[in-house]
Amino acid sequence: MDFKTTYQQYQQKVENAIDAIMPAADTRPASVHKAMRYSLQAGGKRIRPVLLQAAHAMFPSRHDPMPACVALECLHTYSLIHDDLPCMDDSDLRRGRPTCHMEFGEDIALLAGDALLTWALWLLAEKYQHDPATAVGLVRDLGDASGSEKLIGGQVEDLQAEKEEPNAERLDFIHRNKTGALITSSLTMGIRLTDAPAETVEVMREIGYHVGMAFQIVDDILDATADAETLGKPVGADVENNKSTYPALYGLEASRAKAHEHSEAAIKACEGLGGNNAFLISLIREMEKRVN
Ligand code: GRG
Repeated sequence: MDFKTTYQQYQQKVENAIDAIMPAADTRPASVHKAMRYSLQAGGKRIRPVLLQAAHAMFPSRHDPMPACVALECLHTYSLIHDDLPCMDDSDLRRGRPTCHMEFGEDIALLAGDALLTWALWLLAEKYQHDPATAVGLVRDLGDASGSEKLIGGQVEDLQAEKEEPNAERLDFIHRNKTGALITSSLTMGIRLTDAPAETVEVMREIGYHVGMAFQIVDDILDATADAETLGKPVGADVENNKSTYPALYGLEASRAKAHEHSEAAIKACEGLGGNNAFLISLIREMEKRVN
């Protein structure tokens, strides 16, 4: 089967699982459940649960990966809802639609984000309780990625970076933690749901680091290119407004080269792992070439 068809199948499984697992929009209190579904079912790429499924497909498994996929998207969606709030990025649009707070108000958006975060951790404990060691590993991975040293920590340093001079060390900290940590956990969670030896999780962490860095550098490049097209400015000219990006610090070509280096390092580590790694390797290559 070709790459695109497999990706779409994995995506569709996530859409179906979200629909089946999440509280219905009319479950009391309907306002918050509507808001949770509004943001969850808004046409994201589902890259994290696709990465989870790619890792899960590498080795034999006794576990259904879908609850873990839904938990990942809940966590990711919570971070986007909160990131869009007036006290953070103050964004009106996300994925071409009004943001959660524009549609439901700031109070419900804040609570919908909180509910998605706690739901994600509950879901893992609930759905994998028949295998406590696996459940604990999954909760640890997701909790670790989203805590104050990683996702939140990256966001805090990103807020600080806006007020200070560009700094390569801080930029890497932001990318590794704000974006990379959840991508890394997507891969380690996929592996925890297989029968692969425990040390495979550590190799996946290494792969996740490189995939996460490449993903965020490409994201920076796409943003810089879109801004330059929209504003008629040279790429990277927005250093004053947006310092914590690769193009602003290194320029476009060097940023592309760095994204490529990270992708290649991830692929090399994947090849070393063996197993059914063809889809994950293709996915890493396609992520580097993505246009949205
Ligand atoms: C406010 C708790 C809190 C955290 C904020 C993750 C985060 C930290 C903010 C989200 C904003 C952002 C630009 C994060 C960088 C990671 C990133 C590129 C997110 C977008 O992920 P995609 O491209 O989005 O996977 P889709 O729409 O496809 O789901």
